[in-house]
Formats: sequence, C-alpha cells, structure tokens
Amino acid sequence: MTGIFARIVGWITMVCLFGILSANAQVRLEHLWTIDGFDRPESVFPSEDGSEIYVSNINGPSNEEDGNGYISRVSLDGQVIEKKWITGLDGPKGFVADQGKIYITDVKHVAKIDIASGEIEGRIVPENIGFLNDVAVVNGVVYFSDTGADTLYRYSDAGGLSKVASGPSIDGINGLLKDGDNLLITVMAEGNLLRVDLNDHSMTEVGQGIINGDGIGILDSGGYTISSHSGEIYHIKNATETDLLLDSKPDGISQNDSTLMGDMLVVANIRPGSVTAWKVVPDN
Ligand SMILES: [Ca+2]
Ligand SMILES: [Ca+2]
Repeated sequence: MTGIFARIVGWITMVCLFGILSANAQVRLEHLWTIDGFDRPESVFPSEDGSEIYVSNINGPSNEEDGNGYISRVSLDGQVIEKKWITGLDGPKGFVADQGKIYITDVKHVAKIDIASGEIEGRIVPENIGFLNDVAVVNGVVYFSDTGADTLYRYSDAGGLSKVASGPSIDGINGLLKDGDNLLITVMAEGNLLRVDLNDHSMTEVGQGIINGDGIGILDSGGYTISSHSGEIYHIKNATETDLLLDSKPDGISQNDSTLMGDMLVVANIRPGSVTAWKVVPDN
C-alpha cells in the first residue's frame, strides 16, 4: 500500500509540477507570414472548420456609415483567397463565426450574416452607443463590447438584449473570447484580462500588466496571448506574470484583434493595413 501510495503522490506531484512549469513557460514569436493591402483591418477569426481565416476591413474612418466595409478570406499559409468576400458593411470590427453565421460589430449594430449566402439577415441594435468593438458567442448567446460606453451586452432570441456589466470596472472593455462556458475580456483602462462567469456575472482577474489589450488567445500550454492595438503582443503567463513578446510601435505597426489557432497567432494590423502570422514557440 505504502509503495502504491508513494507512487500516486509522485505522479500527482509530477502532474502538478508539469502544470506549473507549462503555465509559466517562456515563449517567443517566430514570424511566419505577412499579407499587405488590406483596408484598415481590425479583426481576424478562423472559419468554423479552421481551414481558413476571415479578416474584417473597416475601410475608411472607424465609425462612418460609408457602406465600403468588407470581410476577406485568407489561407492558413498567408494567401488571399477572396479579398472582398462579404461586402456592404460600414466599419466592421470584431466578429465570430458560429453555427453558419458571422456576428460582427458594424458601427451602430451587430450584424448577423449568413455565411452560405453572404447576406445580412439580422441586426442587434443597442441604444446610446459609444464604440462597438468585439463579439463572442457562448452557448448560443451573443456577447458584445461597447468600448466607448464601458458596457458588456448579451443577446439571445429568447432573452432579448440586456447588459451583463457596465461602468468603471470594465472601463475600455475591448476584446472578447469564449473560454468554455465563460467569457474572457480585455479591459484597457485597468490593463487586465478578466474571466466572466456567465452564470452569476462575477469577474476574476486572470492577467494584468497589458496596455490597450485587444485580441485574446488561449495557449494549449496554459496562459494567454494578448495583442494590443498600440503595438504590443504580450504573453500572460499567469495571474501576476506577463511578458512583452513584441513592441512594434517604433515601426508604426499596430497589433489589433488577433486569433490563436493552435500555435499560430494571427493578428490584424490596422496600421499599415496588413495581417501577420506568428508561430508561438517555447523559449528555453
Ligand atoms: Ca468603412
Ligand atoms: Ca477590438
């Protein structure tokens, strides 16, 4: 019994140790590819089968209803498949592909687009809009952020539109990402990453020390990647440790919303109008 017990304790210790090491592992970025020629791309998101990447193009001022915004399709190896795939949007920003639909913030509403037809088939329209930014869908409920009004909304056909949270605790809420049954959000004023429990709407800080946090990625090895529109990419190792992986401010390159596909981090760069892919590799 004692031998077995000791072995079990040993295994548990090893598993725990591995977990701690993984969550604290150093990583670095290796450049894979860059595609130029987009029109103020704000966000990227994988297709539902993960075989390609969609890119939202604001095209012109961020909040102008100019009808020239569009979504592009690009391949995983950095080729443009279809530049103007879904057109007729205004200033499209954060989005998600879910159950054959794209939900995308577009200046004054969240547009619901049928992927097969490319048609807008519905709109979610909140009141007193500040700056609509990002979208996530968790268990059929659509969540979206209003950065200007410091508000996180939820919408479902059955439940309608309501506020999950609003005010100083989420001042400058920007990026959203589904995390199991929960939601991750970046909050720019506080410079942190929060996990929102969608049952009771309580929030837990899971990362800090990020500036202008925008896109969120969940690393398989533990921790998170965060792209910041001012020009940084961060690695959140755990709730108290964050590493700066890239600072492209000196080059005038912004790091807007991003998506992590396995170990490939894809980032939209409003400035200078590109999409860049990086491989996240262990840095021992
Ligand atoms: Ca536009
Ligand atoms: Ca954003």
